[in-house]
Amino acid sequence: MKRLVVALKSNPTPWTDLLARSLPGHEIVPSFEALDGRPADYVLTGKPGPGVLDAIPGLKVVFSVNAGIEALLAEGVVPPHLPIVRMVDPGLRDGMLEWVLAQVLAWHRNLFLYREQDQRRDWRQLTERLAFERTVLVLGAGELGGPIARALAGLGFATRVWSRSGADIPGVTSFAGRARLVEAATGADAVVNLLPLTPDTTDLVGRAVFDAMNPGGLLVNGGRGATVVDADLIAALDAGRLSMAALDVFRTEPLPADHPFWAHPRVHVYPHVAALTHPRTAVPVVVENLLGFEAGKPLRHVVDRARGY
Ligand code: NDP
Ligand code: OXD
Repeated sequence: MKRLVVALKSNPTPWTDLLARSLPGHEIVPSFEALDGRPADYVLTGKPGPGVLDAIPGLKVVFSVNAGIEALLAEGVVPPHLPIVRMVDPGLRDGMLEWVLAQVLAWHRNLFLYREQDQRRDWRQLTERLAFERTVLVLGAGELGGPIARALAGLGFATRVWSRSGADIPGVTSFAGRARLVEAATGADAVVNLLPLTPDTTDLVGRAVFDAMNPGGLLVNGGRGATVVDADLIAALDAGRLSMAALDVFRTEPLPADHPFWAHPRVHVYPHVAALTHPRTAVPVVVENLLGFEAGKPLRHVVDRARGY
């Protein structure tokens, strides 16, 4: 009987119950401890410690519970011969789409400013702009960034995407490669980060990007915290280059209590909730991939370790 270990920091029961129903003929083990030294074929996990996977005999595939897999690529975590399959889940995609659109629309329609006015009983109509008068740049055109760019274009925003290899999305202007990042940001009113964290994307969004944007802009970060240079972001907000930042991800999580983002009036802090992996949408994806693998098909969504995502 094949064995799948589910090792999560949250309660594994919703996962193990669904997996057990979907994978008859497989033993579902609810933690590394419960495996108790026995061999296993697969693990579904987020951040195992170094050496933990090395100690499991027979492992064939590591399924990540997260879309972002930088923790699995850390030294000594996943033995080099094992494929890592990242999470590509319609629930994650839809959750991120909703969260990003909520931020962009709230900023575009001045909802946060009207909320402040309402608390002061201040009846004043602010200048409104039409969607086509705003340019939004999405960094990353993958499983999450692609649908978001499509949706923003569908709402009428002048939409751009920036990625490594370029994207072909109807109605969206595409830029590719590091050399074109500042060009892509030039004249943007909002920048939405949905890049994975790799050596190439660390500290990527900083002063050069903010200076290229139109004044009074928006930064939305749903990707990873270390892609944005915190000090440059605060300087851009203080100088009015940006009028709002909606941040779901941070260099250190939970965000330390003394971090200046907490107190900044133009920073909206979210506790890494933009898109959550729900077992009811994620389990069918894992099961289809795993059964396909057992039937001899190539695994889908395998991480390219050289690229880092
Ligand atoms: P994908 O791998 O599908 O897409 C990644 C995109 O980033 C691709 O378009 C890729 O370009 C681009 N990219 C990667 N490296 C570079 C680079 N050096 N220069 C330019 N473009 C680059 O990832 P997903 O869309 O599924 O997820 C993106 C990230 O979102 C995850 O890695 C994770 O960090 C984050 N995330 C956050 C969540 C949250 O709740 N806050 C939830 C889920 C994910 P190309 O198309 O050329 O390959
Ligand atoms: C993910 C995340 O990468 O939750 O899935 O950030």
